[in-house]
Amino acid sequence: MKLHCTWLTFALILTLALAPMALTETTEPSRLAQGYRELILSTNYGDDVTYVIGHRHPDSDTVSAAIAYANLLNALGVRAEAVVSGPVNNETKYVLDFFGIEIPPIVDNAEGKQFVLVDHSAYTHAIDEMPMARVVGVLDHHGIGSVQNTDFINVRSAPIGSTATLVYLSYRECEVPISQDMARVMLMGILSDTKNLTSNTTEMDRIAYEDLAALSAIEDLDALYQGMQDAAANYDGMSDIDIYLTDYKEYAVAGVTFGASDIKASGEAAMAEMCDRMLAAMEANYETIGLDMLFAKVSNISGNTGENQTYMVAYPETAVALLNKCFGNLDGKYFVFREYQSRKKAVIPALTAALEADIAEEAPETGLKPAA
Ligand SMILES: [Mn+2]
Repeated sequence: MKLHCTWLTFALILTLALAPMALTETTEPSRLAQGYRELILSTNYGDDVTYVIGHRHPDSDTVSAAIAYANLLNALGVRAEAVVSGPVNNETKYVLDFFGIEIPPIVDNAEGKQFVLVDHSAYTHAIDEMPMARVVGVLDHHGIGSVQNTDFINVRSAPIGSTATLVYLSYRECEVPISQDMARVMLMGILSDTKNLTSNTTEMDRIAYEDLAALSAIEDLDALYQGMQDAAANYDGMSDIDIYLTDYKEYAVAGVTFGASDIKASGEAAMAEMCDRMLAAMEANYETIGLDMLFAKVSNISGNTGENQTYMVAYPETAVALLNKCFGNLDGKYFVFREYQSRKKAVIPALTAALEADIAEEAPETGLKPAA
């Protein structure tokens, strides 16, 4: 009897001792994952909070990447917090509300703070005083920006559909489990930036989408995307200049500064009406904005493929001339495109090339002179 008890006790102790080992063994990251974690952790984050922030005029991808990457850093033991550069747009508000996930707080001045930048890497797209901040990481899909106030840090830049896909890759590489909430948050970025896998989409975006869709437990992602589109095109109660600045980015090329806004409308009549309003808003606020040229692009979200998909307008005349030089499709008042035109992939590269060519040849359109 005594012997039996002893053996039972021994077996019990053995079970208790081995149970946590078995548990940790299944969650222990592989050597490769440890290596990926080390890449992210090689930066000295210090004891201060690291803010994970996207670009000005936040969109769904920027907010998605900030929330999900801050969560990843937390999982890796870094004191990180997701923030946004300003009020989020109606699309982001709609989808976060649908998920029951809180909108991150606003940080609009960078001085003295520490950041990981997501979905941007240029000072022109960052919040005020970013040159006075410390940047400890970058994840972007807009090429290599101008941010230089960094140590030797982990930077990831790829020609990919959404920054959320880059965050997804980091989770998988580091073997950090993806919760249902984080799967949903990352899907928000992919759905928005790839227009539900129809624009700028790479194979990696599709892989991320499928994996995250399974984890998200959302039945109908197409319906969710339609809800996002409807929310994005809902500018109720907003002034025209607020609409213009909702999804707006600034650029500087060859000494010329310009702003470009991305707006949504359903059907060609609504697109034309929105173009008229944006033209008036650009003219009325031209001095206040203080850039050389302003552009507005209106995308058709009607889903009617028989219609033209993109309209553009520009202000002042130099900007109209530049746009005409790029696309040559001025149709009365508007530049009209059969297909959807991506700001990042189509419009900005064309404007950049034309401005650089103007500088080289002293073009009469823009009145630019070659650099001395
Ligand atoms: Mn993006």
